[in-house]
Amino acid sequence: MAAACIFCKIIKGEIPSMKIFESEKTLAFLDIGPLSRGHSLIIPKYHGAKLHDIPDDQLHEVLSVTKKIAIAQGIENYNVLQNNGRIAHQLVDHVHFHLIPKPNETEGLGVGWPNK
Ligand code: DGP
Repeated sequence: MAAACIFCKIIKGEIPSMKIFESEKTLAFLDIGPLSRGHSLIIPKYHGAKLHDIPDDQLHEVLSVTKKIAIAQGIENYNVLQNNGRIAHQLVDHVHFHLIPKPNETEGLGVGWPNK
């Protein structure tokens, strides 16, 4: 845990979130600025800024949970995104996967990404 990290605060319940799934290692919640309805973030509870900072077992569960949320929500068209570093448009330095439903041509990841 990192004291100043927004997502660590969400894990600890110090900042409210709309939780979708929680286990010992993983948390999923709705993105505060959704690109489409249901845009969610899936994060390891282990704090690490970038993908290479995260132990494999944590990463495996995060990806597995991402898949299961897509299946459970019946999403057929979607993007899974994970940004590392400012130049790559990472704003929050706690590894997170975006699950962005793409229900139609206009909703979801579009020309606005990543300059949202
Ligand atoms: P990225 O650019 O990949 O680092 O995306 C960070 C995402 O985190 C962005 O889509 C907005 C989201 N976000 C930032 N702060 C909060 C927050 O306090 N709560 C929630 N639910 N999402 C947040």
